[in-house]
Amino acid sequence: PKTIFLKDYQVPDFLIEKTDLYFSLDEDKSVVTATLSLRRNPAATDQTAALVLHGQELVLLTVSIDGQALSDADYHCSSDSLTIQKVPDSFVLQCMTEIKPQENTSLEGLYKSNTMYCTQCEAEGFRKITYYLDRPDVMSVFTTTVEADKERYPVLLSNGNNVASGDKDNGRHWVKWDDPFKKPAYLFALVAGDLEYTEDHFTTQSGDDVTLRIFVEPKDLDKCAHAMSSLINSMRWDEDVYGREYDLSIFNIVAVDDFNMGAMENKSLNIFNTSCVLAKPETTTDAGFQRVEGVVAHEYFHNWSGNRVTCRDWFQLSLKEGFTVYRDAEFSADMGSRTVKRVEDVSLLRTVQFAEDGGPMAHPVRPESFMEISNFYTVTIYEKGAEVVRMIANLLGPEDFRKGTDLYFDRHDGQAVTCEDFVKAMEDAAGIDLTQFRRWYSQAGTPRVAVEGVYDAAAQSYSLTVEQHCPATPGQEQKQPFHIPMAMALLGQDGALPLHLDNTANAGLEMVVDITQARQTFVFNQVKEKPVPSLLRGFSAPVKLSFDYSRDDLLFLMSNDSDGFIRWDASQQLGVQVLNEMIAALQKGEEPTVDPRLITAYRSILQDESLDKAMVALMLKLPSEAYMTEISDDVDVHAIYNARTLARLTIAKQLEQELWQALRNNHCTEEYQPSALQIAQRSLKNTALAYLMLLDTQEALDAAVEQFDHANNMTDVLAAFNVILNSGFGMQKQRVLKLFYERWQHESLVVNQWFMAQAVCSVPGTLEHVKGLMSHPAFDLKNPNKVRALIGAFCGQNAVNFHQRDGAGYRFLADQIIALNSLNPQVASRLLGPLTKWKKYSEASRLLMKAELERIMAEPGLSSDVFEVVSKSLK
Ligand code: BAL
Ligand code: ZN
Repeated sequence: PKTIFLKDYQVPDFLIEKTDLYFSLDEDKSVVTATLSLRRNPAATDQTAALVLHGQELVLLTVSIDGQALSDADYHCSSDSLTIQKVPDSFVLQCMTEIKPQENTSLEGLYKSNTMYCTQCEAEGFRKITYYLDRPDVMSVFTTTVEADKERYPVLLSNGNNVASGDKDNGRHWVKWDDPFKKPAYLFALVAGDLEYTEDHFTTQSGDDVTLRIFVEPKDLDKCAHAMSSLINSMRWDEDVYGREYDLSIFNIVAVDDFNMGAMENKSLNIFNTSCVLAKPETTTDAGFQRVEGVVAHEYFHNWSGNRVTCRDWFQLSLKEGFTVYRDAEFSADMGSRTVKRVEDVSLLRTVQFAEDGGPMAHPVRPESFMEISNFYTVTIYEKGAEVVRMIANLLGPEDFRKGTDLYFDRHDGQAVTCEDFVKAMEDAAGIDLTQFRRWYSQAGTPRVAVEGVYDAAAQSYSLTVEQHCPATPGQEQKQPFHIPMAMALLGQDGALPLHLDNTANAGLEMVVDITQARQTFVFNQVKEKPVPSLLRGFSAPVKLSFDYSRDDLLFLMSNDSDGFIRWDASQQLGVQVLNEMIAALQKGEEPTVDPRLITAYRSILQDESLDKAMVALMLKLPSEAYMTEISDDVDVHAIYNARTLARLTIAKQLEQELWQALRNNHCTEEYQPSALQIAQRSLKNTALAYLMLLDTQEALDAAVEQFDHANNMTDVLAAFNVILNSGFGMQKQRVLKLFYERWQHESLVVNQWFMAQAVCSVPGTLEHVKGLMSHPAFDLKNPNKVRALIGAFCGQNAVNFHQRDGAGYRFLADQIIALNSLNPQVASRLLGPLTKWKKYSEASRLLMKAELERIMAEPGLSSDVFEVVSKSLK
């Protein structure tokens, strides 16, 4: 595969004014007739260039220009293009192609999921449907006619408005759709199936009625209510917060079982992975409900940030994804608990994104090159991209940020633009200079920010000296200093102290200092006592900040800071210190002990009535194995696991009474609601249950079994199921495994949870168990959700078993990647993640992991997706 560079970007030689598609869908083959009105792009440098259309896995039946059929000598077909040397300046091209959706296991382009046809075109799937200029800066209006057997496929959908339909005399029917908005091909969608829908309506601020429909298989009609209310809430929120209204009279969502991503924002026809749209209390966990709300909002928000204003090229992917993740995160914060949402997002960023930044696939928010764009739908593009937008929003403040987004949408409506256009709109609207800030788009890696504080009692001054440094990443040896906005406060014994930076007037109790140089000192005056600094409040920048806090400082921040994020972060830092001490002891063959201050801190958290219960649950969780792995350079998986397990057991023993109280006091007797309050209660109760089960007592087992047998919601059932599976109670384990499956075998999404719970089980022998489950009748290697639930979860979330010392876990993963490489390259490539981090591990593991990567590399016929990740990992 060849590498594509941002610096080589050129405008397209041709534009497509109109796209008319006719799909004739049939069981053995489908025929697509594309009629394209093309003209030369006046902005192109070569006004005599040949027409080169993208196309993959297509059989070309006929091709004509302005009604004249072309002969074989007039064009050339390769495995990924159709070239016509001589074309007029303006013409109508018609291509008839044959495709086989029923054989398409890559789930890109047009494919079948169960009995329905559906599409996934982002990023470059449209070229598997017909020959086209499949690049986001070619925007066209589309009309689409879908024809299929009426009995099997009563529902035929595409983008825009339904403008005509009719029956044919052979049992077939057709529907014509017209989308008045210009769009790139990646936003095209088609669905044909035997589906039913739930319907609701939304009236826009301007008074227009929008019909909202969610199409599902009939058995899932009872699981659409939450997605529908989330959609309505999103539509209202985007009007209130961004002044963005919906622009058509119809908005459809379709749920499909086989889907590579979470969902897709096709214009007016969003297609969703069932896991991100279906929800009801009996089958869906709280996290599942929140995911549905967030993803429905995310896809809806794309209508403006992505569709009305789209990306010029795929290097700009974060333009739409980072901005839209920022928008959906703020929406979720407004719908639920703001602090909890922030903590969850930062946790993900600090484990997964920071790990990506430190690994072989590290790339800037705006990458400079790629081999396969599908490999760049990453946490860096999405989550770090969202952090970059968040920093801009905070630098501008709410009013100017809204001016900036208004200007961006007005200025670029109907255009395909760049990250630079976004930043420029912000600068122009707010009158600020973001020149240095732009480095967040171009430089990869997580900046390290080391802060030192010195208190001068005589001068009553406190100085913070800050040094920033960003490690080298592939292709970027040297980095320039970033502009890092650090929100901060100085805490005294009785609360935050007034801030007088450089003898200026009182700036209040909290401020943002702009770190712009490699080394900088900020001096605060009139500081009456030695403060404990509260740094990077709200996680105001995506950096690794270090400050030499004593454990007492951390305990102080945990119980006194007014910023919920800092309180949680202090609990994590304390946890890291304690665990690192235990890991060191284990490695020296000494007896590890848990610092009693951690236990005392946890006790006071459990007793603190003023704290949000969700925060209590979060603060009681020790840093995850994934986070401990991310922050160490020479990872000893087994020492991390053993230290953490021992610490958890000690906490359970010493806080048994308090944990029982938390369990009993948070039993929710009302009807299930996915409300912040109830979610918090369940979260705390189930955290307590997990600790108590470590004690191996009959009393704890009884509580778990009671919950498993009688809870009215999947959150509680699954929590009980998980703790029983991880316990030593063999009989109960067998019982719940069997019962759970029998009860839910007809609910595919719940069966995924069943697979996942077994895959992440920390008991020895899990690898063999997972291998056995791959032959289970409910497992299907062609279904990405099943692959993620079993193989992905085992390799990505069960470190102690994946890294078993003989390397069998690595071998297993490599075998699955080789099998998936030809079936579904995108899924295969995503699964590689755990192997790509091989350089971080201790030597024995490192060599075994590398050997498996080399084995994959030696496979013939590697997809560009897998090739790119493996080859970069081995460098
Ligand atoms: N655009 C791909 C799916 C998503 O981010 O919404
Ligand atoms: Zn998105």
